[in-house]
Amino acid sequence: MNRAYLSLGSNLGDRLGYLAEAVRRLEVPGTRLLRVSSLYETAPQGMVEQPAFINLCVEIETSRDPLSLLDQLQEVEQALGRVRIERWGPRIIDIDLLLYGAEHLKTDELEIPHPRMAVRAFVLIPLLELVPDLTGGPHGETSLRQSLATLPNQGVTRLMGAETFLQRVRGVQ
Ligand code: GSY
Repeated sequence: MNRAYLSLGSNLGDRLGYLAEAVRRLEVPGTRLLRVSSLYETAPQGMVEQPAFINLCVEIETSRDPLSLLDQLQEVEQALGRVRIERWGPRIIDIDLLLYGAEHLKTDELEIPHPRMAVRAFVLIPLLELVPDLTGGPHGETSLRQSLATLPNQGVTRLMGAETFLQRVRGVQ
């Protein structure tokens, strides 16, 4: 079994609903959800003229190899109805594979660690909740907490705790 970390985001429609459904759909044979971070409302990065995102990170355990896991994540995006229109544009759901064990991989389809994770506060803040002393960034960063400290304020506000969100995922509320 391999441990992997994902970043999820949504900035269209019922953002919380899409995120809950996506997390629910991560549990398939071979992949188990271990933990989720708090949820954060975050200002859009990249293309700024679009609605605010809600972002979180999740920790999973999987027997799939990285490319098969990527397929699984893209299937979840498609099942929720994601259509790729603009690379940096709004989306109902986005699931990025950030880390897969200590693996370093670069193919046309997938790069791990995720090449932009160390410059995105909307990734680092929830990810550091799950792994406070995370090391091993995409460009040789030794402390991801230190990377976060060097970033300008990117407008990340805590919205909801992990437990409250998990109740929604499990259909309790
Ligand atoms: O690659 C993730 C999609 N994305 C996001 C996001 O998830 N959150 C924020 N705040 N900005 C973003 N810009 C892009 S592209």
